[in-house]
Amino acid sequence: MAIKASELILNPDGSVYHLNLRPEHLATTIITVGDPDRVDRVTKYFDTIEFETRKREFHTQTGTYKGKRITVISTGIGTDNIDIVINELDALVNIDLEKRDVKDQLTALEIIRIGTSGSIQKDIPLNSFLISDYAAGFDSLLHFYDSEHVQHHKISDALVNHTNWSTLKSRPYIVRCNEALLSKFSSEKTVRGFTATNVGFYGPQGRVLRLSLQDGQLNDKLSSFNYNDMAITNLEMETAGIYGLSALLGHKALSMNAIIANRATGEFSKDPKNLVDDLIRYTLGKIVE
Ligand code: R1P
Repeated sequence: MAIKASELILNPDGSVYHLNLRPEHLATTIITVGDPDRVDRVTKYFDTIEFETRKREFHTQTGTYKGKRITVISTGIGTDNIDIVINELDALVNIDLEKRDVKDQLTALEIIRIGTSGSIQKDIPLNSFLISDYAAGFDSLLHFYDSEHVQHHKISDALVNHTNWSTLKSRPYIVRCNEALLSKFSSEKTVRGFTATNVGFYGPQGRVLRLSLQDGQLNDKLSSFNYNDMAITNLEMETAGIYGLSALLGHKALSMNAIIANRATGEFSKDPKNLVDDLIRYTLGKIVE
């Protein structure tokens, strides 16, 4: 059954609605970044750039790094954008856009996020490269999909108990990275972590400017949570959505975080730009290793 025009929207040139990409524009190894300007900061290391497009917060370039074809795309901020990006990337490889049918042969993409994040553990200092082994989604994105089978329910039960999680908020969903990518990208330069993906930057991540919080102790409860010696290490806004949707669609995902803030000590990096640059070079090196 063909997918209707209202469900899979294509532009007049045949590209997918938000990302503005056609299948031939996409490599099977994809780097996602939050900031549209960070795309050039990745591709400045490329040998060649064959394609570029921009629409809203979605800026894409495809080219080669040391001979390897890679697409770099910005997602903007938040898991609401991740829903668009991962679904449209999947459609580009796994749906025949002319027939509007799911292909018989499915392609697994490698999706690697290079992002920034704040640590909530004193012993994960500024300037660390943290790879998200597990992620907890405090947004509700995954609950809109038939997704029970990719979630780690015992961990979410323990987290709900430990934090006395308000039923007014979406239940945390726990998802995991692709283990093969985790071992490929790990080294003495990286630490493994359990990343909490939140639905906002201020209140949801415990920042108080003028508004008081429903639970002012949440960050402390998250940092003291322990499940089989696994503690929640850092906060950001995309990883759980990327892991959850990638697991559902059969893609391999990994999230690399430059730790630019330590919320436990109140410090902020003096040179976040250089740190992100180092993480970009490290990640590109691992992709072609
Ligand atoms: C918030 O400032 C943004 O920074 C972090 C958060 O996940 C959020 O997107 O990541 P990026 O630097 O990758 O955008």
